Amino acid sequence: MKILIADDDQISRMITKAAVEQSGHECIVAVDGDSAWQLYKEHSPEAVVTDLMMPGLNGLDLCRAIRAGEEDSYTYVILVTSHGSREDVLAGMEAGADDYVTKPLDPFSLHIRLLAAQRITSLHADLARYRSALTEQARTDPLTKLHNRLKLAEDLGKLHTGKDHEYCLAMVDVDNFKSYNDIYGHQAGDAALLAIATTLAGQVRKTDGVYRFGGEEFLLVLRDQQADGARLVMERVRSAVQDLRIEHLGDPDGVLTISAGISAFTDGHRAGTEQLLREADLALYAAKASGRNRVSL
Ligand code: GH3
Ligand code: MG
Ligand code: MG
Ligand code: MG
Repeated sequence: MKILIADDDQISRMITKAAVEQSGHECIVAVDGDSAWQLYKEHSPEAVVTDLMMPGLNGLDLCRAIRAGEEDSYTYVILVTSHGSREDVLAGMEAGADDYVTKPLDPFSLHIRLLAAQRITSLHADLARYRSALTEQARTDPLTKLHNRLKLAEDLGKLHTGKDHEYCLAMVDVDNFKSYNDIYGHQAGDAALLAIATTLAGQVRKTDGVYRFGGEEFLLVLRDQQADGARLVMERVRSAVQDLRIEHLGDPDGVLTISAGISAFTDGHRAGTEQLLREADLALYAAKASGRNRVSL
């Protein structure tokens, strides 16, 4: 582990450092609470061994600052108290410390506590990984591996706080897909959705977003794009799907196609997210009404 030691007394500092190194850990050493806090932010150590009484930021303040700043990580904090008074220990634990040792420091006492520290911090690292995997899973559609509507809502929210962006939304819907399922079966339908999703993702820029909006509907976020540009992009996307040549005898084109409706967020039209989605949906409806396999604004 990378361990931060904080102590204003030079001799104590040397003793603690020697003990920590003897236990096989890497040391960062701070001469008071304030520099400890700076070094903590700079190095993100897995554990902190801190003196309780220090001028400026003391051991309790340091504990509280560490706990207040933690989000995904966890730092194991061991207090070093001069006399191990019950009040000191209680205050330390209440400030967020995990354990304490008393001065004069016994290297073995510290060693066994660092073993516990290692176990706890690695458990927390596992939890953080697990949590971030779950977060991602909750935002991913299992069939297409595209992001889902939950992620779309979050991303649109962020896009809307960045005031100076122009962007377009494109609502995409597969044409006559119900009859595709009826003719070729649900499994073939799933495979077709996957192929179309992959094509959509492959046709846009890395900075754009492609989401599975619902059953056979997808939503594209085309960033830094005005309506004319978005229309060109979507025309290319539409044509790429047609060029997959997935046979569909229930469709006038003989292959699976998509229709798309575009809405634009511009300086002159700073519509809210819901409004933009509604506009894209209306445009999609127009594309369907005028014959399908087309893009509408
Ligand atoms: P339109 O051109 O007007 O969009 O006609 P449509 O038949 O595509 O429209 P409709 O909304 O009636 O049908 C959508 C179909 O998409 C019905 C549903 O069974 C199918 N679908 C939705 N999600 C999935 C899926 O995950 N897998 C499969 N295989 N089919 C799906
Ligand atoms: Mg001190
Ligand atoms: Mg639909
Ligand atoms: Mg459809």
